[in-house]
Amino acid sequence: MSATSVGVIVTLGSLSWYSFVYCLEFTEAETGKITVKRVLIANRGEIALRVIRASRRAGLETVAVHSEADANSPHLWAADQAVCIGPAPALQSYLDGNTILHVAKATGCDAIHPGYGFLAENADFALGCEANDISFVGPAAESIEIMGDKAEARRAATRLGVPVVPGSEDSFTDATDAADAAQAVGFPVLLKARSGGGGRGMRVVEDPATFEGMFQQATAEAAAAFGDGGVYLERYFSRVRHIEVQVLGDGCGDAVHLWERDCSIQRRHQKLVEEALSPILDDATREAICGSAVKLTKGINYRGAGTVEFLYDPADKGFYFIEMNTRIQVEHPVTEMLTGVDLVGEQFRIADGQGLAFQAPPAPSGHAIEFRINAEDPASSFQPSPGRVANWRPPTGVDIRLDSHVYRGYEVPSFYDSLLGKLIVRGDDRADALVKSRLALSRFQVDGVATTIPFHIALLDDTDFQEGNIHTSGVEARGGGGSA
Ligand code: MV4
Repeated sequence: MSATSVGVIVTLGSLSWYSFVYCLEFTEAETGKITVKRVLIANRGEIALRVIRASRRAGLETVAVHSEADANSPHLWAADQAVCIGPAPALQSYLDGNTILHVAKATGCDAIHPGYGFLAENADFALGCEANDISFVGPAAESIEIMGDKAEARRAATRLGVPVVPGSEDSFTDATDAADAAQAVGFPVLLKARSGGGGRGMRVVEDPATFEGMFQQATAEAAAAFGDGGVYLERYFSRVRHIEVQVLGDGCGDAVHLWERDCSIQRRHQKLVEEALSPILDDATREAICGSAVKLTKGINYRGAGTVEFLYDPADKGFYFIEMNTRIQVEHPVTEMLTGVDLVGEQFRIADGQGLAFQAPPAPSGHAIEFRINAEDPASSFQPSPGRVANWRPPTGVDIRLDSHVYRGYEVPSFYDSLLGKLIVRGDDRADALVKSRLALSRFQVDGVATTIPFHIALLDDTDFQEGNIHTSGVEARGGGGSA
């Protein structure tokens, strides 16, 4: 119902006391002032705990859902209520949108927070929430859809005057059409899946001779992985950094940034370390990148928390939009430690129709850095290391934050990602943050499973990293392999 149809009721002369109240209700719904009281957390692990913490702070009741494999997971104990939604495989539990909607209705929830992964960037699920009068704590389905198609996202950015990597306007399933586009873009080119994101299924093509074979591989892999063989092309940059900007939008064209994060330490497109601010941006470039991110966020009337990703070329200080993530990200605590803003709290505030809490980004306080503690063995090419955590003694202290769902005796299920927790450290400046991190990581005791802690300690001892000299190729070498 829109304001116009409220007007229609009036012109029809049917304005009684009841319809007056009715109109007021519709006007409130229109402005988004729906009051959220009870929220279902459609996730597991550390992010489920993180969201429950923010819910409590906002005075919301919480309903946790879990698979059979997560029956001993602390997010069940932290919530007011917990419901088992199915067996271990995510397709039969955390990815089963219909069951989750059903549980939300049955338990009287008026909102669903999807966390990251699983249903967080599923436009159909966001629509399903809307159809059931449940507030999806995230952007409109349409924003998810635009940004879910990476070629479409590039077009949106271009239209709004945000620089994109030189590349194809369209995506392709036909190798001959794509080859023509590749000639226009110029070699080397990078093939990316339209529905992929996060760098999965990318292929570098050095010259026209190998193009067709690589394209066939890329489109087949994209079809198998994402159910969509559409592939688009970008000029390949061999020595770049990954800079991403945290944004918040009110859904009505207003938006604010919360500075950038530098995520250049990745292995096979899995981020391992993220920090803010970026050690290599000067103030003018920072202002330009963050300004571009805000322009995009405003331009699509984005609602909620989002991240605008850029490639940054230190050689000429060029920056290029690559994609936008329409969710709260794993690494959001880096920005929280830097700015003092509770980003999940802001998500709830916006979902509740209260708009943005501030008009300008809060001043950064020192430097923040996050280390992902995964149950993976860095000594054996980061192989997953599931099992029982026989000992878990994390460091504590001022400026040290641990987001984790792990406890001594916890069994790491093999069905989901291997994230045990995130250690986030704040320092007065980058050097201070690195010293504190080194000390914190060296007294972090974990037994029973292999973890990425030794990798992080070695990284902190690396002079290139200490000096901030990290770019794509160096990182992948350090991480022990990877494509692109
Ligand atoms: C690129 C690139 C070079 N050229 N795009 C995109 C998603 C992210 N996970 C990696 N991505 C890249 N996109 C073009 N046109 C190189 C990478 C890349 C990368 C970027 C920053 C830091 C580490 C990286 C590791 C591999 C690939």
